[in-house]
Amino acid sequence: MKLKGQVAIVTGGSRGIGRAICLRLAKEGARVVVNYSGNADKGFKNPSKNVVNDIKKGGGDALSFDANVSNKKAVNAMIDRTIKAYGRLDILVANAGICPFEEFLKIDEKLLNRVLDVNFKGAFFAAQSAAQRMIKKKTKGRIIFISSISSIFGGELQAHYCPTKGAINQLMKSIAISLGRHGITSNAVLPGTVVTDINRKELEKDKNLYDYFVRRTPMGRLATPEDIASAVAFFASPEAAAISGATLVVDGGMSINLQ
Ligand code: RM4
Repeated sequence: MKLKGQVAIVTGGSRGIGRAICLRLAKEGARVVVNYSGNADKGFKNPSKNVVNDIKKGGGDALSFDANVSNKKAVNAMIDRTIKAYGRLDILVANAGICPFEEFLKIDEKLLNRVLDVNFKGAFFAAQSAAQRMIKKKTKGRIIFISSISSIFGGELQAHYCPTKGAINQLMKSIAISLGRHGITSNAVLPGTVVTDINRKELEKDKNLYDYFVRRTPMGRLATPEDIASAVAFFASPEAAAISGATLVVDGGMSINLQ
């Protein structure tokens, strides 16, 4: 319960890594705003409501908010709703991201813009709006980005996606500088391959790829959404008060196991 009395927003919080982050921050006592995109959740059975219900069933407090993070007005409306409901904002987790795997030569402008908008502009707008509100309320808050090992390593079918994760690392470091004077920290968690809706189809289609990732991971298993949530809970905790500008890889050792 290290986050009792605090309020967190998690973008893309209805499924996968975002859902695990919402549940974990709630378990630590935070009240959680579960951001989701109605469009992105089409075909799923109200996952954001399920996250809110799970948090409430565990004795926590949460609400869900439908906002496309690449729309700055929608992000501002979400922050306004958060302040109206809970009176403060302490933690922003910029998690929302998409990765429609595609060959470099087949990525058209529409697809490229969609990935840039959600993964980078969405993180930028969420961090900027959250920071503005934290400063206004003199809250020494936490901004935590979900980047990826893809910010360091390329991906043959991710020429649109990997650059956005690299950009997130640089955004994180830059705002760690500009927000330090306000007592706000900025850090990034870099998951390895974690099986969620973002990649489940691809990994099921190619069992060899899944087996390759597991074989390459010294711990013999892939990181889970809960493993990523643990790293986020650390960056949000009092123990991380003097950590800002940091990147933390959570991949069971997969990315360093080359030889
Ligand atoms: C991650 C990493 C994983 C991929 C996801 C979509 O950054 O590249 O391998 O499955 O993105």
